[in-house]
Amino acid sequence: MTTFATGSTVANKIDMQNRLFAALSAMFGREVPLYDKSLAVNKACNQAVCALLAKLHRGFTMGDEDLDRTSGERHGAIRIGRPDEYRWIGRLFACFAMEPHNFYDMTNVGAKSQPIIATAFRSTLRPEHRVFSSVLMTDYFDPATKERIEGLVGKRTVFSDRAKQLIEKSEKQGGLDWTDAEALIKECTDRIFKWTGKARDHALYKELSAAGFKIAADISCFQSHHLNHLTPNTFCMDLYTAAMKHCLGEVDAAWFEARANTVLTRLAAQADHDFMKLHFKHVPLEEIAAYGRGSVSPAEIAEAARALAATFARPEFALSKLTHAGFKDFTEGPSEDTPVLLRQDAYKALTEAVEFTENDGSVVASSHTARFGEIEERFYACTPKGRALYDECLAVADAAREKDPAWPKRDMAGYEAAYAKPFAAFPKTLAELIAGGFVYARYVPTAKGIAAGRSGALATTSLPELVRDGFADYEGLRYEDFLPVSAAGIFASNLQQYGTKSTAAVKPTYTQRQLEEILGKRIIDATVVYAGVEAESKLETYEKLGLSARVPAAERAELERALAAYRAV
Ligand code: OOG
Ligand code: NI
Repeated sequence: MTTFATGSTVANKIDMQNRLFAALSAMFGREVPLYDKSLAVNKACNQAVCALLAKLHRGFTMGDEDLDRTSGERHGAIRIGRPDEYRWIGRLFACFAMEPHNFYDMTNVGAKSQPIIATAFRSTLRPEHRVFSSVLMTDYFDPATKERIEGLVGKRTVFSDRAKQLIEKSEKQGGLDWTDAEALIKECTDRIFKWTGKARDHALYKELSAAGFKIAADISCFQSHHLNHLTPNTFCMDLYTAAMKHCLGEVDAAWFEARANTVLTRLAAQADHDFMKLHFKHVPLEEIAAYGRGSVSPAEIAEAARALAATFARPEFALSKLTHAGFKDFTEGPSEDTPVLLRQDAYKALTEAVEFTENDGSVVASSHTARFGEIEERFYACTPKGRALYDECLAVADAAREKDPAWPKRDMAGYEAAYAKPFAAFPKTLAELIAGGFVYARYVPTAKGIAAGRSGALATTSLPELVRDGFADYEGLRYEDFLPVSAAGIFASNLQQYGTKSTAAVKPTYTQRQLEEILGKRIIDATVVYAGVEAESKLETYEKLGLSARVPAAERAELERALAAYRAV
């Protein structure tokens, strides 16, 4: 345990991060009852999935307590109005070991463009939490609109003096003790990320919204920059979405049960050791390697589907009784059989009461529709080659759906098969994805490999062969970032406005440098990290297997280059 000179204990920043997100999740659950209920739906689905996986993998267990612990992962989204506030946000997240990763230029995504540039704050290695943080670029607008927006955001104070003092103290001391850490977390839940329902200047709100600048209204008219959404993870996207549609009253119990049967059958066929490593990062690789092979029968799957339908018939799952705007009709991301990047879905944005205070002091009761209930499932991180293929497949799949948006609702099975077609170009197993150079992985030598290396019994430096023969083990790296096209879709759908064209005389262009200047720090390129983690693990594995000298020079040089770039991050 590290202590300050005063004798108090330095709070571990990752522990602080976990506390912060648990507190934000509790805050959001109080603000949005549907969010809290959706967590319960997800938990019931995840329990059913884990029970099935325990049958497939003898030795895998996930008790209720374990499930709660591993289900705490969240990503949030916030939208900031001023560069100085944005810099404070960066400094705040640094107190929780979260640094900016990747630059997202949302002004440059075609028709869905928004006057926003962004980065995501997260820990660099094995992150569990992340916040997509946008800043409004007022020079995207004509001078008159720009001036009005700036006038309004210029009036608010989101960071209290106390919050600023605590951040400065953390920077100076290299951390906080738990009393200060709790005080900073309280600033986050009581003020910085809290929904107030209080806004200003209803006339400007209406004008901006009508002119297609709803994002500017969403950001500038509020007195604080509340969370737009807080997204948990699910172990089975298609099970969760079916359950939510059922609980919201969009599909009946028979439809749900049949769909649960389909998706659980699919899951049972897909859930190999690689799936386990990807979804249960807290379980050591050796433990997963030692799982005995079990099985599940169609009758057991049917029973699980029936039991889930019975669970959702209970009164506490009657989500249809809460105010809501329905569930999205289709899931964003790759087809369900392509385990890359991430899949996201959501219940649609809720209409919430807002009280506007006018310049003359009068109060207008109105509403705002922007906060929605996203869910995600994360898969393997793509190399640039994998990402390029993904973008190609997605464009074809999306174009087909856009021609017939009612398709998923009318005929889920037919739509799913058609959506999967363009993605047929992608391999479906981790081994093939790695062999094709589409995704990143991390390698470790096994005890058997180290022993064989010592006795000079290893005949190859080929990692796939070493893995196949049990001399090395591996896991696919999980994608920890966001997707600009999906993010643009989220802005468009939860603001119910497609995109915003620049009204400046000349549309400005934005660069990563510019956001780095606002932040006062460099933005980490996540691809350099994925590639570096892979390279480091390969070099270490070769070393421990006594194979370093036999690695071809060109491969070695490439690995060392990737590692050096990563170390320089
Ligand atoms: C952020 C949109 C990005 C995601 O999951 O891609 C995002 C926002 O709506 O403010 O959260
Ligand atoms: Ni999101």
